[in-house]
Amino acid sequence: MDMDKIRQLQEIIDGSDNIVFFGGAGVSTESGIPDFRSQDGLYHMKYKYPPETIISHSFFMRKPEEFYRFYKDKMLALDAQPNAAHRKLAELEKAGKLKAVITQNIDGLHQKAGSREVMELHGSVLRNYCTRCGEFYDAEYVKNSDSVPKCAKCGGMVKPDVVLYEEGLDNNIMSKSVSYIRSADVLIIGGTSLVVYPAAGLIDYFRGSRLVLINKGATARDAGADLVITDPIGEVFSQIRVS
Ligand code: CNA
Repeated sequence: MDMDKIRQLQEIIDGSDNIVFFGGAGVSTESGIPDFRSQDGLYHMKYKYPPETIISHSFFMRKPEEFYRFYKDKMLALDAQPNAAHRKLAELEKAGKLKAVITQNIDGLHQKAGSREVMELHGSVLRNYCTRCGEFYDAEYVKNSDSVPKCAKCGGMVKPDVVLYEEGLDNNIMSKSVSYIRSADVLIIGGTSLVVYPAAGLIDYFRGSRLVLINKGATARDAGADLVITDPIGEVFSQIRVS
């Protein structure tokens, strides 16, 4: 690990009480959940259909059995536990230094670690609703259903509250995220390839003093960052002290 860069990160964190974190699937790989675009990510595994196709709205409507086979197998990781990155971000919030976590993840691990102000841009596997009557179901209900989960009240198909390809993002969550990023002094971006829009475009609203990028792979934004760290994000945050 590049300890000089860890020291720089510590200094940046020590010097601010208005930090915002923007993250993606790479934040949860150290919790055992595969991301999409790493070498061992879901996009490099072989399925009957490309993952981008399976997790699209039209595919969900046309072939819900195939959708749920993939979803339950690869995206519902209900036993996963937060890692040091999730835990340290929760600690920073509690200490009054971090204002919000803005995440593209759908795994609920930030909240499980204790974070309160979490903007879930792409929703959460923990919430599921009947597409006909709106009845709520938890993730266990979906996991334990055979094939496609059906509403116990009306028989309608149950859909996870996650944003599939071809679906729009929640306006309220988007505008709150813009507002957090626009007023942040430090923006830490971690574990995201920054290629999924409109989420990745949110960082253009940042006008603060320090931009930090913690990502194993190179991103298009590396050149504009004040500090770029390529070590695993959980290991990086495990080195950070919260004062
Ligand atoms: P992505 O495109 O798969 O990119 C992940 C990035 O994280 C890559 O650039 C990796 O190099 C990097 N990375 C992987 N592990 C680590 C690590 N330990 N430390 C530092 N960097 C690491 O994922 P994005 O989030 O950018 O793409 C957005 C998609 C992925 C969103 O729509 C998510 O819903 C979706 N997704 C979420 C989860 C989850 O909730 N845990 C899992 C898989 C995919």
